[in-house]
This record gives sequence, structure tokens and C-alpha cells, in this order.
Amino acid sequence: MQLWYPKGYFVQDISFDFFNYAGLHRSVVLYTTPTTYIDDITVTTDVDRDVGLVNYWISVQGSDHFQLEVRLLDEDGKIVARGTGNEGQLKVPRAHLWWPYLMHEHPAYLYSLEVTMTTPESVSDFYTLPVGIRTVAVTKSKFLINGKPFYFQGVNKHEDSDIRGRGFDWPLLIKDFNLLRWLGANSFRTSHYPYSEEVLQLCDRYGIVVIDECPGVGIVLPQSFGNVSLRHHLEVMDELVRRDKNHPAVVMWSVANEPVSSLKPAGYYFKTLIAHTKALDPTRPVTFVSNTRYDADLGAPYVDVICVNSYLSWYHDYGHLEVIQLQLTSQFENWYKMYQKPIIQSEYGADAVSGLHEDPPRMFSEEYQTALLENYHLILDEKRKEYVIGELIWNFADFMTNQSPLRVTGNKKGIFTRQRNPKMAAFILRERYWRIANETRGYGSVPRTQCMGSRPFTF
Ligand code: BDP
Repeated sequence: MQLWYPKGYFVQDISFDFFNYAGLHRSVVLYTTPTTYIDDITVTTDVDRDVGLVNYWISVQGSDHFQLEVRLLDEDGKIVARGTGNEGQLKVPRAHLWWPYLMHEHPAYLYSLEVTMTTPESVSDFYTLPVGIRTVAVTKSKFLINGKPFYFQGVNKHEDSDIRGRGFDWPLLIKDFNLLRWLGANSFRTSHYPYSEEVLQLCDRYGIVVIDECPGVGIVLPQSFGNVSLRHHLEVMDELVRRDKNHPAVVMWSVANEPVSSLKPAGYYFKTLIAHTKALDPTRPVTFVSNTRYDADLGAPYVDVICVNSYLSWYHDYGHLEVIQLQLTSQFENWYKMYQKPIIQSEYGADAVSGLHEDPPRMFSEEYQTALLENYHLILDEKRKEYVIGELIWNFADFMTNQSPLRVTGNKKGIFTRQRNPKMAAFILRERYWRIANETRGYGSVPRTQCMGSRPFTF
């Protein structure tokens, strides 16, 4: 059919599934510094038996004549270690480690690193950085935090809500964190771009583990893998690591979402990009999120953890929930056989229009969404005994997208609505996450609140 448009007419073509809000999304902060000032601090941590090791590097701008004093304070304000100079290692005997939510009685323990700079003119600068002492490691089949297996029972999110769009909003943020705790979720991925710094600060304080994703979404054309794009992508990783390197909650970098990684240049592209990210930060594993076939993915050999998205019985086999178990089993077995790396189900889900009920379950009903999830969970339960190390539902909440015949006023795969009310799926997931938490906990059983309105759970 021939279609006619006004002269000069065009629409912005975006290849991602979220609304491209314009305007300023975040607070803009203006600040002043002394002429000689603390410009950056990098902290990495390690653990030697019960001694916490805090390595620091401090960069100062403006002059070569200054002195630096460093103090590490515990949560009671007691000084536990001291240092001087631009770099060094602080030793903390009987250190309190930073543990994720539901993994320890006192999760998210944060020390404060106080850096004081003095110059001969006595103009000084002072900075306090929260520090969580923890380690991260990956084996062939496990993701270890402080040497213990960690299971990502979490969500994918978007910075999105009614009225505000993508704009930063404290009340919304606190609501979302309370819902994460209610759900028994211990992690999320910042799909598909870095979130505001306030989000990461709260993750550090709540013990919510983060897979930090750069805005590498929509890498679908051959030219997306060219040199210009790669150079830009390397810079984007420089910026992301520089900004988020000191957050204990961030345990892995994701360099892209669903690139067409079967295209020929993808091998070189991801090899370079991942090596670059590891050079910037040797302390964290690196991944990207794939929806390519296991035997065609040219980037997968370079990741530390395989992250796979699949929409079984949603974008194909419509209505046929009975194929999920077989297809999901083959998905996991094929990826593991080929790469021998731990696997995260990094997206799965189904749209459900809140309040739409159907028996037998039909697509877009709440019943279909829950039935689909339950089929996934049966296989996830088998495979998490082996090498599956996590499941992140798509999505935490409904969110706005471009208009299209595939979207019913936005993407409705949320387990909460865009207004953060629960669908049936939220209760299914809540039962599951608390059950897993209680199976894998290393201490007494965890009480949970009975209804959404009650006080959020505390230790
Ligand atoms: C995945 C994308 C995500 C989409 C989701 C969906 O990573 O951004 O919103 O599918 O279709 O492929 O709901």
C-alpha cells in the first residue's frame, strides 16, 4: 500500500521498547570546590580471613602541595583504621562485611571513609565515602558474594511512572524499594541504561544487588558494530565505571542488552568492549544480555556470566504454555553445555492487563501471566540446583513505550501496575522469593510482613 506524508515529515526511529522521554530527567547539582580539591576516590575491597582490606586511591587537582589523611569509621562512628597519602591499604580486623538483603542478619553494613586534605595555605577539602567491604567471584556454576553462593531473585526495572515519566522522584523511589523488600527481591538490573545515583546509593543501604547496565540497547544493525560505535561504547563504559565503581551493591557490569550478537563483527566488538571494561575494573565480572541462539552468539565466549532473555509462549507458541518446560530445559542445557558458565534468566514474562481475568488462561489476562511464570519456575527450580544463578522477571512494573499494535498503552509485563499496585503475579513471585530466601539463608528464618500495608520488614 502506498502511504502519503507531508513534505519533510519524519518520526524518530528508536529501536528500544521504552518511551523516549525528552527533558531533564535528573537533578542538576552545581557545587564549588577549593582551588586545590579532592577530585576522585577509588576504593576496592578484599577479605583475608576476618580482616577486611580497603584499598584506596585519591586524586587531587589544583596543586602538588597537600597532605591527605584517611580515616575509616564504623557504623557507630568509631575509627577502625587510619592512613595517609594518595594511596594505601586499610586493614580492618573482625570486619563487618557488606551482605545482600536476606543473606545476613545485618545486611548492607557500610563504613565511612573520611578523606581530609590540607594545603600549606590551610585551605582544606573533606569528603566522606560510604564503603562496603565485600568480595565478588564467579566459578563455573556459581556467583559468590563473600565466598557464599548468591542467587539473583530479582527484577528488571525502568525509570518510569505516571505523570513524572522518567523524571527523578524520591517518593516513587522509596515506594519501589519498599515493594522490593515486600517481594523478597534481592537484586535488579538497571535495564537498559544507568539509573540515577540516588538509586545506587539506596541499593548500597538496603543491600539490593545491582547488575549495572550501560545504554547499549538497540545494537541491531551491522553498522552498530563499526569502529565509530565501538569507540563511543568504550567511552560510555569509562563514564559508567568512573561513576559507579565505588558502590558495593554493583556486582556486575552489563555492556549491552540484546545486541544482534550473531553478526560477524560482534565477536571482535564484544571481545574489545569486555576486555576494556575488565581493565577499567578488574574486581567485577562483565556480561551482556543475549537473546541470540546459544550456538550463534559471537559475544558469549567473552562474558563471565551468561545472561539469557526468553519469551517462551509469548512471542511465539502463543497460548501454548505446555511447551515452556521442554523449551526452557533445552535453553539452559544448550547454553551450559556450550560455555560451562553460570546462567541468569535475565528476562522472562508476559503482558497482563491488570484486572483482566480469563479461565482458561488467555494471553493478556492475569491468569496467563501467572501460569507462564509458574511454568518457568518449575524448570528454574531444577536448574538452580546446578548452574542457574538467578532469575529477573520482566518487569517490575508496567511502563510506557511507543505506540504500536503490540502494546496496550505501554508494556504491561509488570508484576505491579505503572501505579505500583500488585497483579496476581506479584503474589506468586513473593511466595517464591521468600521461600528461596528461607531455603538459602545462612541464619534463622526470615519473618515477612503479611500484607502490603504493614510495616516493611526489618531485621
Ligand atoms: C526484551 C527487551 C525489553 C522489552 C521486552 C518486551 O529487552 O526491553 O521490553 O523484550 O518485549 O526483548 O517486553
